[in-house]
Amino acid sequence: MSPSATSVLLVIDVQNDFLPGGALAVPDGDGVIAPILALAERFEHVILTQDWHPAGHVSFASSHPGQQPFDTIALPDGRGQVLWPDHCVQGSHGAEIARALNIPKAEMILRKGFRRAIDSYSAFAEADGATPTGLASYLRERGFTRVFLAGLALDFCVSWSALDAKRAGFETFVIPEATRSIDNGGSLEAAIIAMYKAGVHLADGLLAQA
Ligand code: VGL
Ligand code: ZN
Repeated sequence: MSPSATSVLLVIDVQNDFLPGGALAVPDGDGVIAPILALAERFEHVILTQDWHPAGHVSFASSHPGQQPFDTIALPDGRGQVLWPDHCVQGSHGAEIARALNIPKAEMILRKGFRRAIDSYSAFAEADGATPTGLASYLRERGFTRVFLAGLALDFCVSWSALDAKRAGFETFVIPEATRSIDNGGSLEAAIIAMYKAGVHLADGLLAQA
């Protein structure tokens, strides 16, 4: 594989709160850092994303009296929302991109989930499905045609971003060895099936081909 000028590596949410010791630690979350650094060497273009919530965000269990993290509730519009511990609060240490994920050449850091009443797993659209982040237009304007995804967590922000990338017309590849998952209530299996059905490629073994 030789990533070309029309390919971009999209690194999802490698932030302190998703790493061991963080507020919403993904099991073995820091295991993504070495493979992502290796990938970043090989990609000409790298973009990072940052989950970036205001205090009192709708996705926080603490915003819903009586609810516990990892419960699912129905929002007023009927959509289900998994509730999380408070995480990635704007300006907090937990929201910072992991110091070890040192990729100075990254060309853009996209923040998402900054509207109090809407979650945003995907880097392309908020979870209401109607509010775009602008990333698809940005990538198109830059001339990218292929999106490679890595980061945290595979079964939430990575897979939702991959599905939206594909929907937006990009050839889309997830690099599983550079992801880890939360796997809450069957979420990993559901994500893998959804990506398979949508035609998102799993680029396993990509690192071995260096
Ligand atoms: C994420 C749950 C809540 C993620 C973000 O980055 O996968 N998961 N917020
Ligand atoms: Zn979040």
